[in-house]
Amino acid sequence: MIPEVTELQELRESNDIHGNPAALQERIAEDGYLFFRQLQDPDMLWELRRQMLSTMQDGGWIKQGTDPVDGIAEPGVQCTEGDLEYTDVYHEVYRNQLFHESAHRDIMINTVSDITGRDMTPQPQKVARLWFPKYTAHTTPIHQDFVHFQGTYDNLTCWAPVGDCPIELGGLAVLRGSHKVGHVMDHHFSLGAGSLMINAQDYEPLGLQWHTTNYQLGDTLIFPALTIHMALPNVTEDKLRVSLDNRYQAIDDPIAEHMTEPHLASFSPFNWKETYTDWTSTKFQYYWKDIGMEIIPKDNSFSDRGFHEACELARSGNDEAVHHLRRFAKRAAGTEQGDEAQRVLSELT
Ligand SMILES: O=C(O)CCC(=O)C(=O)O
Ligand SMILES: [Fe+2]
Repeated sequence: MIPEVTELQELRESNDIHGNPAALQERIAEDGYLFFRQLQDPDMLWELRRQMLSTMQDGGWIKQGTDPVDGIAEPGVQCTEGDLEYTDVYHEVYRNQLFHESAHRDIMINTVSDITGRDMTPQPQKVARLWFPKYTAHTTPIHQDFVHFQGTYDNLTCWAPVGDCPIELGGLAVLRGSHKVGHVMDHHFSLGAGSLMINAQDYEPLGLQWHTTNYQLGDTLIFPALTIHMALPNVTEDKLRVSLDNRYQAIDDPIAEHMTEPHLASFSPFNWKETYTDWTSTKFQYYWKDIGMEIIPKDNSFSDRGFHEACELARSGNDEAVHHLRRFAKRAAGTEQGDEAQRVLSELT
């Protein structure tokens, strides 16, 4: 399913047209992404890396006795989004003030505003990905972001590694020009992060190329909600991949309700008050309430479809679907779908 590395092309750099809105708009309309080397301040990101990985070391994910910035995973520990033990540590990391503030830097707001020609804001829900080595069955599969983040097709995802991210550490790859499909493609059950993927038979006929790079600290990839993308597997021996993927939207566009809550709050209860406990400034707390964006309900049809596919596949003995339902039943016990997952699992034994 993951394309061979030899099929991966180098991302096109757009540093030469940074600050030129017309050129940026023309290029993103053509390529479906923009990539900038060193867009974000590497010193700030290095400090963020130190803080995030120190929290992960306290949580038992980073090998004791090593320097947290080296990102060396504790042997034998592996978990991902959807596992309760993942959110236990993830939400500790989520309380980091610099992690949230970094999305509000002028360089980011100005860049995304130039790209869209509109006044933009980061969405309240900031996202970090903390990826264990050799946990490749759970890698983020091929998808379009709209199924997860919704709102409008014009929303921009900004993906940036917090530390250098060579190909083997599992950075992001985009399918160049894929936004031109102009609609949300069918998404199906996947064991990978987000649990939804586009099947090869649907995107391969587009005849498009995958683009990625050996990312360095500060490098930033920006793309709209219909661009097809995936993460590459983290095949390193022992290194955790740490990255940010924050979303930006026009202040006069609607926002889907779940994007006004902390990430993975639907998996394990977690709120803004808990997020802000140790902050030294209120400047970026609840900032979106002053903007007053229209809040629209989340469309659950994408995730519902994936869930029902997982149930069907589990019944026919598919191991990945069984794994998914076990994880799901544990975190969603007492909900309608949690009970359904449990029922399917008990039919199997
Ligand atoms: O970092 C990942 O594994 C997934 C990121 C992603 O899909 C995104 O930024 O939209
Ligand atoms: Fe994505």
